[in-house]
Amino acid sequence: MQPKRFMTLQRHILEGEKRHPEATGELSAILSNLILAVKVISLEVNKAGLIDILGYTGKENVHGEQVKKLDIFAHQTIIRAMDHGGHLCVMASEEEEDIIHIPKHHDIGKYVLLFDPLDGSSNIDANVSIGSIFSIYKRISSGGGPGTIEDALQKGAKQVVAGYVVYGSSTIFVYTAGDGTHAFTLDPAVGEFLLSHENIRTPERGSIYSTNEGNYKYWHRGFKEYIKFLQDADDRGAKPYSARYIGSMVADIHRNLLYGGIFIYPSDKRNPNGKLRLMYECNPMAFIVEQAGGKATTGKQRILDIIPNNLHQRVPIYIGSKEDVELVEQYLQKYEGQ
Ligand code: P6P
Repeated sequence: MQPKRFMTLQRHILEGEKRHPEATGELSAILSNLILAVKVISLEVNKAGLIDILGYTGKENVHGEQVKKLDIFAHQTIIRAMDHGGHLCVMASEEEEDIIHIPKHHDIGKYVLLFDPLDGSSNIDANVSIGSIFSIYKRISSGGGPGTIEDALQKGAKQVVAGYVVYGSSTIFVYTAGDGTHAFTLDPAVGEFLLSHENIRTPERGSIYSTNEGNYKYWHRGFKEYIKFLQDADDRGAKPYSARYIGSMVADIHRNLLYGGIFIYPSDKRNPNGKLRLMYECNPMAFIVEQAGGKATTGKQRILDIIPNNLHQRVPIYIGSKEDVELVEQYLQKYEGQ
């Protein structure tokens, strides 16, 4: 069997940029800084159980959620790694209510970075996989000055790069620049992310569903009927789907991307817009999954087509294998309003 190409993440990004004549190497520079940040975060996540970095800061983030020290560490690490590169005009993070301005003289870059520094952070103390998610756009405001909220509020279809990092049994960096979705595994011995899955193709249909069934009593009828269908083997002649839910979006979607299946955080009677944020969770995940042949909708609309109205807006998300997403949409439509 042919040995896998010894392809580092940086080389893969550079080779990808060469295919775009307008590329100026700035994207490679941005991603190189981001790679450094996630390597530092990975180190802290992996030793979090050993040093007193766990536990609550006692502060709350913009969503009223208790913030663990690692959230702040990851947030600050990404900002420190990114804000002097000269390639960004503005940033935005789950941990900051407003846009994050770039220091003067470094803020005339052509790109915008949105990120969730540490997704799934409620799992940190239990050593369950958590992750970072990022999304990169080209600025739309005129150059030569700081970026604006309009630069940060673009629809997901305008992303130029999206990616996530899973801090799990190994650290995996998954990204797309619009030419397929690719995964790289960190080799701690050499400190490099090495290509492990090139051009991932998620199965057209899976046999896994991921959702928080503790919210059953709030579900609308269409979603209840859909989940019941997946659990009932008889009328399909196949065995029931398996329920797999880690409670960490990055880890759940990563598993389903490779194995096939569907991740759902639905609209329900308590939260009509679900829980997950459009700009730095759903949009980047949707770009990545679509580039792997999957689908991502709100149950009615393609995630990447949503025109955003605020940095932290939430949307329902049904994301994964194409046929699974299309089937749940049929159930939602059939029982609309119930
Ligand atoms: P629930 C983690 O807090 C997160 O933002 C996602 O990573 C995860 O998929 C979801 O929330 C879990 O939410 O309500 O099921 O605990």
